[in-house]
Amino acid sequence: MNLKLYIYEHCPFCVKARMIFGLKDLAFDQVILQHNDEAQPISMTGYKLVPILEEKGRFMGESMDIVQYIDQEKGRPLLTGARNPAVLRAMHSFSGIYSLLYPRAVMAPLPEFATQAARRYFIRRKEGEVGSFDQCIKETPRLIQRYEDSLEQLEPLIQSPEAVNGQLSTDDIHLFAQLRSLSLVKGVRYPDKVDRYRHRMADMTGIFLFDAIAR
Ligand SMILES: N[C@@H](CCC(=O)N[C@@H](CS)C(=O)NCC(=O)O)C(=O)O
Repeated sequence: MNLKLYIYEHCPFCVKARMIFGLKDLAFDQVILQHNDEAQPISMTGYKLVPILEEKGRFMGESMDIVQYIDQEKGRPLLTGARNPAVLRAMHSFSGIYSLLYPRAVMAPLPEFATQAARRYFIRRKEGEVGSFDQCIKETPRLIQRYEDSLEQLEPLIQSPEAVNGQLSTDDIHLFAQLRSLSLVKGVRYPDKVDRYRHRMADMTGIFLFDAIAR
């Protein structure tokens, strides 16, 4: 296989890169790194950041660069629809994504946390970003309420379950990446159109939702 994507399962940026392969039905090898493995990503791009695309011994980081490259260079471009700034505004009206995601990701049976050392590494780094995970969990009801408010704003903007603006665009990449990561959160009430959209997009991209292991 000449295209290899290095990812973490919980990572929303990795979902962006994975989506374009799924949407284009393009074969690739997926490698899930251990979260405490610094050496491998740094040896590829100089940074401890995923996603990373490898093709013929060359490496590319930055999720949206990977999306653009695969979309433009591998077959007919798909993300040709217009963007709607209101979609990203609705998404970004909720800023608590990582406070909801990180404490749940590290407790979930995800391949990037195969060892306790990988879990400890994640907790140490991410508590530095969002504060104590215990505190994040305590704030769950308030965070879910704010997330649900943003989903209410989003719902009337969804034109089709197969493309938020009616034709696939990079808005779908950003939007589904967030919806997929936050499917790890139990108890979120999804407006109907949002729920249809996230399920259809999961089918179209081949990226399963976390609903079954939500907590
Ligand atoms: N701008 C980068 C951001 C990538 C990024 O932040 N990836 C996170 C995972 S979601 C990461 O690898 N962080 C390092 C870490 O978790 O140690 C992109 O869009 O690809």
